[in-house]
Amino acid sequence: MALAQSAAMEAGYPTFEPDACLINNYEPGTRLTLHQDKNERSFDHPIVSVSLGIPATFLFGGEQRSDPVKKIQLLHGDVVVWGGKDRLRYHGISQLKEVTHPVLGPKRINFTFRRAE
Ligand SMILES: O=C(O)CCC(=O)C(=O)O
Repeated sequence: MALAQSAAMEAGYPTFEPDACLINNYEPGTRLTLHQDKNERSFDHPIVSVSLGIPATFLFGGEQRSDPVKKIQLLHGDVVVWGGKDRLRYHGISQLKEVTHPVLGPKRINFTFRRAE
């Protein structure tokens, strides 16, 4: 919670108070297809995403699923924040490679902190 709030503050969202955290558990070979985060009551709050374990390629697209995507390498400990006009951009994770992390093993865990209510 403290990490999420301090990352949000650094990214320009000083009043972010998450009330939910979605935990994504990946193994090599799995992926997360392009999607928008739309289950929250309001889109005024950012998403704060914390990556642990094996590396992943984050796909950050536009407001249409067919828009071009930027590919961003995420390593253990990386934090991504998106909000404001970028809040509804499509995003996802490419298929994870068959690698092992020294602490977590062949696994990636991602926490996304949100304001759901
Ligand atoms: O695993 C990630 O880095 C992204 C997670 C995500 O896009 C989501 O939970 O909506």
